[in-house]
Amino acid sequence: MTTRGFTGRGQSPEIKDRVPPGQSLTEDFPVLSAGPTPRVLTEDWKFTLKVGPKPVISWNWDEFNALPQTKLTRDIHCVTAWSKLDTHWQGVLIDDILAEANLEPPTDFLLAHGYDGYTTNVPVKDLTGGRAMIATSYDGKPLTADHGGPARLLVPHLYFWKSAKWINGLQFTARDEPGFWELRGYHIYGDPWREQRYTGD
Ligand SMILES: Nc1nc2c(c(=O)[nH]1)N[C@H]1C(S)=C(S)[C@@H](COP(=O)(O)O)O[C@H]1N2
Ligand SMILES: [Mo]
Repeated sequence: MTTRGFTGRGQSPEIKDRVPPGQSLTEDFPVLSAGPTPRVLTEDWKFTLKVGPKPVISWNWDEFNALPQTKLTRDIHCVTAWSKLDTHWQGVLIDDILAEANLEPPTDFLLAHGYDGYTTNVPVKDLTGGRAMIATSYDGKPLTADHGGPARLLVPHLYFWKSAKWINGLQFTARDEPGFWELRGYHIYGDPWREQRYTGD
């Protein structure tokens, strides 16, 4: 999984500075899921913004893909200690989703929901300002089901468990509500540069 030589001695300072503590570079793209891969057809796919329990707006696949498209090239960091540099994504920025919904963030926290029942919490400020998107394409191709297709959250500056696959909605919450892994011992925020792997790190 890890490419020797690429991670060890001889790694350029430019590359080294992009690898958080305790991480090693990989050129593969490992798949990590808590359960089986849900098969979500684009014709059934729906994305809903909620404030607490209240749905505010939904988009079907065609409507969602008509929103402004953005490309991001970012380094990603998994808590299982692999990092991958310069990954290429395309999708819709959370900024553009909120603008389209005409919604000023009503709270400071969001909970992302996946079709598999997975949840993960992220502060609003980490999803806005061009920092996060709902990605529908990876490396120039439609996102594959194992990596979260049709669509996943991409929050590249936090550990990759925050990037919810098979996403079907974002929910504003009054408090920072721990999600699936955050309830099972993983850090509430998950900054790879501060090695916030486990609760209390
Ligand atoms: N819906 C959902 N999203 C998820 C997961 C999951 O089990 N279900 N696993 C998370 C974890 S722990 C990681 S490390 C990344 C892995 O993404 P990948 O399989 O594309 O590498 O997805 C995250 N998003
Ligand atoms: Mo993970």
